[in-house]
Amino acid sequence: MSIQNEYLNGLMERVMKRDPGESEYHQAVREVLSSLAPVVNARPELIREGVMDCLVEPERTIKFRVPWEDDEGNIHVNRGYRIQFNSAIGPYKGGLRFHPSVNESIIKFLGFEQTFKNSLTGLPIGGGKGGSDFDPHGKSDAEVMRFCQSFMNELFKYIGPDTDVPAGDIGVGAREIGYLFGQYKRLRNEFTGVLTGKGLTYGGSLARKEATGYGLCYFTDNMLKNAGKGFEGATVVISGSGNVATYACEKATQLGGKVVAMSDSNGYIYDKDGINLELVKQIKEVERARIKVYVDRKPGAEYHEGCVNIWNVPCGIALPCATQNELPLEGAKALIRNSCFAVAEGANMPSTPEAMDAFQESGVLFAPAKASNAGGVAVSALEMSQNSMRFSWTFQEVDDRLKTIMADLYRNASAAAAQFGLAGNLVAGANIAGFLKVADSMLAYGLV
Ligand code: NDP
Ligand code: 2IT
Repeated sequence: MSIQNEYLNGLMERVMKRDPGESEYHQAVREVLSSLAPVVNARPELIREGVMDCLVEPERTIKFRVPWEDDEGNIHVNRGYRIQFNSAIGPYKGGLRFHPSVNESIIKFLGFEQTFKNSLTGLPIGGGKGGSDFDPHGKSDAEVMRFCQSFMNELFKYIGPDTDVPAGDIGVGAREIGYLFGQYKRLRNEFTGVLTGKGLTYGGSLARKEATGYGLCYFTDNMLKNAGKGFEGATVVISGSGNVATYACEKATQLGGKVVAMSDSNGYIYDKDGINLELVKQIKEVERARIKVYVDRKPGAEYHEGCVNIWNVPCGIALPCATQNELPLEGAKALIRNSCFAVAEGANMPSTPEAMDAFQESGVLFAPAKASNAGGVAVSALEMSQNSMRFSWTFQEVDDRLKTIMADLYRNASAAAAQFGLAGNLVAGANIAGFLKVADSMLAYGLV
């Protein structure tokens, strides 16, 4: 992945020198700058007016201590983050991730990507991301509650329904959002749409839970149809078994695909008869157990240790829905060897740069995360609208809007790629289309 512009190359070098060791952030910036070279070549004012330099530096980074007490009375201290990346087109918007791997580089890459993704939805939301190195796995509800309350005791100072609206991401689902929202409400004494992904009894939107996975399949369906293909009759492999993976499985199946494998961070299950999603939901959403339990309850299914080997399972469509860099070059080669014809990213940055290059060089239809997983944040923005109106739409209304948003997004990313001589390259198209709206707004404000 090379950057065909001298100024942007220098900028990339400065980003790496300023924050050495932030490998995920560097990876995300390199990919975007590679796509943007033709745009700045055509519009040099974007460099002259400082837009490119501002784009790679977050507006604000908040980093804080999160002390909490476990059920035995021991004290733990985690680290919390909120990176308010870019507010050019709306209030900062993006999820919170609770996972032991969380560090500044990871939150920064996620906030950077979120800026372009949110722009692509066509809705007025800026980019932000946050989280903590806290691991909710194996914690009691009471421990998770105490952690979330402590986290919000600091975060509430920096967020608000017109300022910054967090949501879920890895390790942050309905339970965590409930504790976080309850604490914000208590501290501020106000009931506003300050978080999305809320429960349906207290301001949540119908179809938000399903939105990322469903949106991924709607985007993929558009991409497939444009190539004369479809989900119908295709074998599908989905990594992960969390929120995104679960609802991707549901929609892929409804659209006629057969999902044969899913995973968690320990290993993957293979079910030649098609995954029984109700069983996966029972194991992951209700019992919070490991995916390997599936094979104890489903005769004929297999469990294999090591999540990365899931890409060896033959399939026509692969949907990586777990985490960053989970699909390396070897995985891409295995998919290509087994005649996989489409890869659509549900997770953020799941394919390594080498894997992405391999897909594009071999003609596999490739949908990049910024475009294909934008359905979640799009419905979050619809949740914000409903909260502002103090009104709620039906599941059908939200789902119809989601379908339209994903179809428009596919069209816009395709058109942007074609406009800059890169027809069919959705990576470039998504980066360019997402960038232009943000950049033009930044230009309009002058240097701020
Ligand atoms: P969840 O916490 O619900 O699920 C995460 C899943 O990924 C789990 O199955 C988890 O397994 C697995 N996983 C996590 N870390 C790793 C790892 N290092 N290696 C292998 N597997 C791993 O999160 P979501 O489903 O919400 O998020 C999944 C991805 O989708 C993330 O990249 C997120 O940023 C992205 N995303 C999420 C959106 C949302 O609305 N939730 C919107 C857009 C993107 P285990 O239980 O073993 O950890
Ligand atoms: O990566 C993402 O887009 C999300 N985790 C969802 C963010 C949101 O604000 O709904």
